[in-house]
Amino acid sequence: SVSAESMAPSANQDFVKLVIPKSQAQAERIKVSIGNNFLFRNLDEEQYLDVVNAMSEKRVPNQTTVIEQGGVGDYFYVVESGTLDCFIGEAKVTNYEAGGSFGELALMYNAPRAATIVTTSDSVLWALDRITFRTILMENTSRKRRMYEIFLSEVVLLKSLESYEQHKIADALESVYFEDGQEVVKQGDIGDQFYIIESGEAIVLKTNTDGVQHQVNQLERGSYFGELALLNDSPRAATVVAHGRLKCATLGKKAFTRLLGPVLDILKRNSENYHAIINQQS
Ligand code: 1OR
Repeated sequence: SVSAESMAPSANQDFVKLVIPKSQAQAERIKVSIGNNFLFRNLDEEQYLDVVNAMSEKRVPNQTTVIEQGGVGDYFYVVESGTLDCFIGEAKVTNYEAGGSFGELALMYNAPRAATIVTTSDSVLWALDRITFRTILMENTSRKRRMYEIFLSEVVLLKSLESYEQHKIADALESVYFEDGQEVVKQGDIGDQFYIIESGEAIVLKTNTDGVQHQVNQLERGSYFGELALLNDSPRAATVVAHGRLKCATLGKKAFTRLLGPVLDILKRNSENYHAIINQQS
């Protein structure tokens, strides 16, 4: 029964594993589909196999409602191919393509479906039943969302985002540590990561045309860096060095583009201030 389920089922809880037989080709397609999905990271071999075994293939024609807002949550979905739109009421709030996933909320919180999801082209989806989702994937997901929740709510850049958008960012974040003096990014390098400082301080250094390195900024908890190279597809514009022990939450380029879309204008506007800072200092 629903009431007997806890929010975070214990790892050793008995559950009858669901096995839906698959061809080698299907297993291979699942692997590709979930390969870039953060919710499936950190599964051990057995958990991974349990997930693949339990998935069922759904071929869904264009313009099919896969999830209806207000409905009961039965499956979590991963997109192998095709495209889908997500609506809350009449408003389109997001869309999905290969590698994306949706439908976790109703399963996590025993809540009605929060949104409606409709295919906008013929699509192939992999559906994971609620019990396998709750037993294997949910613990990781909710732990990570909780872990970053307070931090993300304090990051000025992300304040304007809905809490669900912050949760999606939490899914994608990974924390990395740097020792005092360690270079996090290096001027001139190609960049593929975006950083938000969780704790500690960092110093921003820029080598100008005169060949001399100047300190141009100092960053603390809640500040971010590394966005310019991703925004402009340009080499790193400055070097960032840890000042004392530094902990950063990082997003890869793809996640950055996809998840920070709503604050792109703020990022661009803020980056225009860099010139002002540099001109002040020189
Ligand atoms: P679900 O099981 O409730 C609908 O089924 C799914 O739509 C939901 O899980 C999410 O996976 C997905 N708020 C709630 N659910 C959303 C949202 C969303 N976007 C996608 N889903 N918001 C839009 C954020 C861009 C927040 C609006 C306030």
